[in-house]
Amino acid sequence: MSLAPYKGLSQMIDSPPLTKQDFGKDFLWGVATAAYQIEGAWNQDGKGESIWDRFTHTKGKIKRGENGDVACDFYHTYETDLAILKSLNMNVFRFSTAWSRVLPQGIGTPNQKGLDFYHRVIDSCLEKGIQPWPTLYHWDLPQALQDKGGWMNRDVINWFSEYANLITKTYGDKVKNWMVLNEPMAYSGLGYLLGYHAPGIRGVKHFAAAVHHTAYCQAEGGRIIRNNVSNANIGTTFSCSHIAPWKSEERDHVAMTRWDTLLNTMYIEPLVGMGYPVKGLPMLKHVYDYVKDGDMEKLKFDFDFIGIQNYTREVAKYMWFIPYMRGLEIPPKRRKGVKEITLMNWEVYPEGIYEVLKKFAAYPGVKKLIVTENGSSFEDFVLGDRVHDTARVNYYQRYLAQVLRAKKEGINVGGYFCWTLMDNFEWSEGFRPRFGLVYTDFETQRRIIKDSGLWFREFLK
Ligand code: GBH
Repeated sequence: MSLAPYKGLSQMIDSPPLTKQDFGKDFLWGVATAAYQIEGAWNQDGKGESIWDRFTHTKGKIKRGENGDVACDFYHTYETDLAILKSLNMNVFRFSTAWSRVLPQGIGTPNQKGLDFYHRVIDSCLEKGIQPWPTLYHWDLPQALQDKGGWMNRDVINWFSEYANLITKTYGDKVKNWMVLNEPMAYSGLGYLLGYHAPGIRGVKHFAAAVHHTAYCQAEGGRIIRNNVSNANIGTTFSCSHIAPWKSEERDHVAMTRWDTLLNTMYIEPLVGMGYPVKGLPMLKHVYDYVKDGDMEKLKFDFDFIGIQNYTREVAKYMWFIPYMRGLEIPPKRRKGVKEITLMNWEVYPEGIYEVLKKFAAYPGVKKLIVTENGSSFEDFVLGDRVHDTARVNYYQRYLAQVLRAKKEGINVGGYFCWTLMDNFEWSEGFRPRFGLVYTDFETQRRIIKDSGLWFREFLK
């Protein structure tokens, strides 16, 4: 890629100058992606239907009726996309494997062509000196398993184990860095409580069942990787947002604690042996309806690292009449002092990443953190072969400064992965919010490295 280096806005005034060296020589730099959001080829070479195929093909679920049938066509373009990643001077590619590509029915006979695809992706990374960092599950459950209840059915522990064994035995010789789940809260909350994501189910009971089986698989996945892969570096990821009270800490305290528990602490606490944080969110008592003898012990696993995924912060306001949560998150435009809001309607709040790094590092047994996702979506305009996404450059610089601040205070942060390599399918929001360092023209599959990508290329030189 022979674009002129990024010039201009070399540093924001409100952040100290950053250099790659500040982060240390072993610090990992990369991007994160997810199978459904980039691969396309939704029904090719024997791939089975996933809950996201079903959900996006259901009328009214996704903005403008869009879907990931083709997405970035990464199934066919991986070679050039990985070359672009390499050209940005990054050395980590985080991606997820699509369960229904390798096990079309979720369990049973593997699909060799699906397995071959990830061999090609992994080999292409290794040839280029890029470390492959797969995540076992980034939200695309096989539809055949959803038909049997999906995450609500305790059998998912066996289904997931079969899948995790297949993947780690197949690639474990070549791949040493692994993650189990992507943001369990996001898919159980949005998918089984609010119905805004696949499979579009609502209700506290469904949610409680999905939560317990997810927490179980989170730890079980860790054990399976440890078993099958020698010298593995094993993690799992969490979505997390710093939470502030709307007005007074005192009045809004109840709402703040409940949202903090739901969004941040309900999956890490059982993992580190603290049980489900029912005190912080009483509705979690329903989770115990699904807990069997010996389960609480099985929720624990000693991960080598915890993946932190942060984008924004939340502000909670007490409202007694709101069921379960006793309050709501206040939208950014109603908060005081908000300067910038992204296309996702998320407040730009760089200090938040510092706060969540501190919060998660304080849990017992957490050895290392890696920022496995951070990024932003703004309106991008193409000008010839350039995309001047100044707001995104600015966002990255300020968030990185806060990651460095945490690191300087002694928090063990081992790496930083941008969300994301190229514009892709943003779930229920469709294609409009673009998060890439690289612009995707979805008509032609042309890629253009944005100024943010060029900034990283210079920064990591
Ligand atoms: C990530 O989600 C995803 O991993 C990625 O696939 C996505 O494209 C990217 O960010 C950009 O959106 O149900 O009330 O608990 C991060 C954003 C944060 C959204 C947590 C859902 C939980 C809402 N997620 N949030 S709730």
